[in-house]
Amino acid sequence: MLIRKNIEGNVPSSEITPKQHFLSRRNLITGAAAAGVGVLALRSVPGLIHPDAVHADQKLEAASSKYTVPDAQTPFSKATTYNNFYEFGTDKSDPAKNAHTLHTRPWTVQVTGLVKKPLTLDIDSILKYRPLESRVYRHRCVEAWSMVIPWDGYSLSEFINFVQPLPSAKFVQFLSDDKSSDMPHKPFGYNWPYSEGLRMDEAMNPLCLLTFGCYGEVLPNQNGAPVRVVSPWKYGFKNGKSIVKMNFTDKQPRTLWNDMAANEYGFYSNVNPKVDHPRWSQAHERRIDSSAFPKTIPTLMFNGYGDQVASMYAGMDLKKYY
Ligand SMILES: Nc1nc2c(c(=O)[nH]1)N[C@H]1C(S)=C(S)[C@@H](COP(=O)(O)O)O[C@H]1N2
Ligand SMILES: [Mo]
Repeated sequence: MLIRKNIEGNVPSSEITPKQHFLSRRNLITGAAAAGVGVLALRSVPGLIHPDAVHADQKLEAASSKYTVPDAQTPFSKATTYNNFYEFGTDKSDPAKNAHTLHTRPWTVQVTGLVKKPLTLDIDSILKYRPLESRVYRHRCVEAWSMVIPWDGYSLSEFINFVQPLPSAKFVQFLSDDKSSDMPHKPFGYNWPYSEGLRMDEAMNPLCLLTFGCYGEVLPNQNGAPVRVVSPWKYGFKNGKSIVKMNFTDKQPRTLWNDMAANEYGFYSNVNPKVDHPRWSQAHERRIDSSAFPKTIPTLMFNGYGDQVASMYAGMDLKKYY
């Protein structure tokens, strides 16, 4: 019998209840070949691909989610060719052309700082820790364009509960991969690695998605493979791609865009039509959908997610904490 252990070292219920299988048949077959392999933490074995590794173009099984918005979706072809991922070039078309050089297996995520379980975990064990949901989220870039994307993942809070932050942890910092060998087009003049962060209550908000896929497939490299964060009530740049480290801290962490231009990019970066960027209005957005001529629509407070998130900012001056 196949016994595969999850990141807690237990046999996951997916091994017992067939309907809880949440990866494609192809992967389960690959997994079967790896019978008995524990996946608690990758003891770094250079060059070894995890036997359960999930690869690009592979389907992910994900249940539908109550957090899905009804807006018309951006086509896959646009969401994967119009990207911000500066490590692969600053033009919107660069990541789709250049990100194929990113090696997404083997891949580990290091958990450090104020946490009970400072572990280095293999990406496939993180991916399999919880069943995935498909959540169609609005995605609002600070540059005043937006998309509607079905992301596949589970709430970041589930992962954070697993690693158990200490009471002193007030923020979590996300660091993106920075390997120059995988990123020959990485421009100079930026304070790499890409860093973003959330206050602990924001990170624990169920809307905040630890994301492994989109459109029911493993994330394309240009969209942040193999794992990224998506916090849909914030501007897109808060959503660090290709994460290799989560660091729990008692102080607000540095972020790349705050380092570059603190007066333009604050730490909170909640979508707010009433607080303009110093160089342009945030009141409207160009919605990138299936039409050849994207419509301009009003931007909603908290990107339309106010019911779920506004209470976290009660009493805060959102002009000051932009
Ligand atoms: N590591 C890293 N993460 C990043 C970026 C980046 O340049 N590097 N760009 C951000 C910005 S500005 C946006 S709008 C989103 C874009 O995500 P998408 O290409 O999947 O739409 O990723 C964010 N995460
Ligand atoms: Mo963005």
